[in-house]
Amino acid sequence: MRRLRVGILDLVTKGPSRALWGRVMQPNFASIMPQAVGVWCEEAGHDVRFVCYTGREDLTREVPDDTDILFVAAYTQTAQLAYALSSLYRRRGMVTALGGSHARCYPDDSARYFDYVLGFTDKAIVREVLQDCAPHRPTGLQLDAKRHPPQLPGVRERWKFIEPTIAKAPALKLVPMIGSLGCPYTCSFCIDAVVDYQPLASTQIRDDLRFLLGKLKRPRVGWHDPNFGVRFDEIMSVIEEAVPAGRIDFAAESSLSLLSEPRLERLRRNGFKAMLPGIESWYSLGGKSKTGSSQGAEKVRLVSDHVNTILRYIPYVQANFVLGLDTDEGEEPFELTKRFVDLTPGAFPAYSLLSAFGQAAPLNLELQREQRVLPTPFHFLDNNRATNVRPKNYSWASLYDNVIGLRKHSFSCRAVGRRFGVNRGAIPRWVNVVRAMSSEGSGRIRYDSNIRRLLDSDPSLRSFFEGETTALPAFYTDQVRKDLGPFWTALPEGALRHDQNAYLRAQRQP
Ligand code: B12
Ligand code: SF4
Repeated sequence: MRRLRVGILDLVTKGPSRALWGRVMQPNFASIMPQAVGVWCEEAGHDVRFVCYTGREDLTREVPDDTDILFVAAYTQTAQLAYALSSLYRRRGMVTALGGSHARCYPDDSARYFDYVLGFTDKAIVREVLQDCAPHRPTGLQLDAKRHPPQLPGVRERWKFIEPTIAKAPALKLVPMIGSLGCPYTCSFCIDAVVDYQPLASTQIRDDLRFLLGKLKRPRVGWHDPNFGVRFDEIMSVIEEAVPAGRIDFAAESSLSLLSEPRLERLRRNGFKAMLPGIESWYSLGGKSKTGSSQGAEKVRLVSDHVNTILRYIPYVQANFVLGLDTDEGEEPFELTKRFVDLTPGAFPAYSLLSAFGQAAPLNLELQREQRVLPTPFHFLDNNRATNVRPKNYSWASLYDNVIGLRKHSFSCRAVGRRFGVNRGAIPRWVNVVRAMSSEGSGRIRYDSNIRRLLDSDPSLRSFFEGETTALPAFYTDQVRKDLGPFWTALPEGALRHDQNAYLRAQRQP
């Protein structure tokens, strides 16, 4: 096979930006898979140029014109940027391949703009693409490994891509690691609801942790496991064997059901500094929070007690919620979350608006069948700037009133002050203040308040939200134009639109 010049672009942001939060944090949101693909391409004998795009890089310089094939990793929120870049680079003679959450969720739409669209991806799929390396237009080739790879390249092999990425972060530098794929739980809105749990080799994890100790004075590791600690004793033993107590700081997403007090004690001993448990709802998903059939106020009390216990062991806790689930009705769920915020002042509450990401989750099929999914441009599907699901039990106005009220309560001076007061350590304290005052806290209150105002004053936006028209409100087009900046002109005609019911249609085809 000819030796190819391979470009790999990990898009962690939606367009050019010089925002401070992005500069400080975006490099820490880099994905593992683009780095793994880089390793596999080099193993196959090709030259790799790797770029984690955080909004500051000059992509004309970073992706040279003589690149033969460009792999792009995109979440749905970066899809429009990805489509524009693919069009730009294809005009320069490159072949393009898309992978990541967006490719998994919207493969048919992605195939309109990329030569290859990759779902589950392993070494064999990457080799197949490299061997073929040809334009597939107008419709790209969709390849899917059917399941996740049995093993991924570890930190040692990915280091040449990790090192320049974390070098971009001025202070906090997180090394991405993963110990398992899939999840044994089945939350119907989640991309991993039907993906089997699969632990990765502990020998490699042990070796990677030792390797890191030799590379960084004080390594900080962010675990990318969808649900960390499912095989708790196994992964803790690996960490204990490889890392002298407290030499590496760890952060992980885990469900409350996995975080009993003896385990918290062990996590503390082993350097876990941040945990991000998913609470999601007061009326469903009791299994993952270990609250069984308890609901409403009773669940708030149990969960709050549990999270306060976690905070006694782990200094930084982010509690994740999904807003607008079908099990929610009226003001009560929002009032209960406010109560949680009051009873658990140390936890940072992170709110996601329910989003139906294409064909990712079983729930989406049901929502499409009910005609409740909107063709909201991908650019806004970041769990915050829009929901593409018409709420079951709320009018749009009441949903937004409740969301804004909850955000105001959670990021009020009183709440921010109490959080600062009870948090331990400078990093948790100041990270929470900055998050509350930046785009995440007050920024989202401003953004949602604007949407709420437009719902009253802009008939085009209101009709779009109500599903009466698919004509995009100018608000959306203007925002994407602004965010993409110089890449806007490369966005192909029609690329702001997609078939929001593609998943359902694909199921109906014989
Ligand atoms: C770890 C994680 C994070 C981490 C790390 C992010 C990162 N860049 O990887 C953190 C906490 C930072 C994060 C943040 C966010 N996340 Co997140 N995250 C996850 C999580 C839990 C696991 C993803 C993972 O790494 N899995 C392991 C890998 C190996 O599997 P995989 O992603 O399925 O990848 C397979 C294929 O897709 C393919 N592949 C993946 N990438 C690539 C790249 C290339 C080039 C190729 C060829 C193939 C390929 O190969 C893999 C093996 O089969 C998922 C939920 C879940 N349960 O999966 C959400 C998830 C991916 N996140 C999601 C979202 C929305 C976000 C945020 C926008 C939330 C927010 N508002 O802040 C941010 C955006 C961050 C950013 N700037 O990029 C959504 C994405 C939905 C979508 N279609 O876009 C998910 C699916 C959760 C959900 N809502 O259902 N996230
Ligand atoms: S516990 Fe988390 S990763 Fe697992 S299915 Fe539920 S939301 Fe997805």
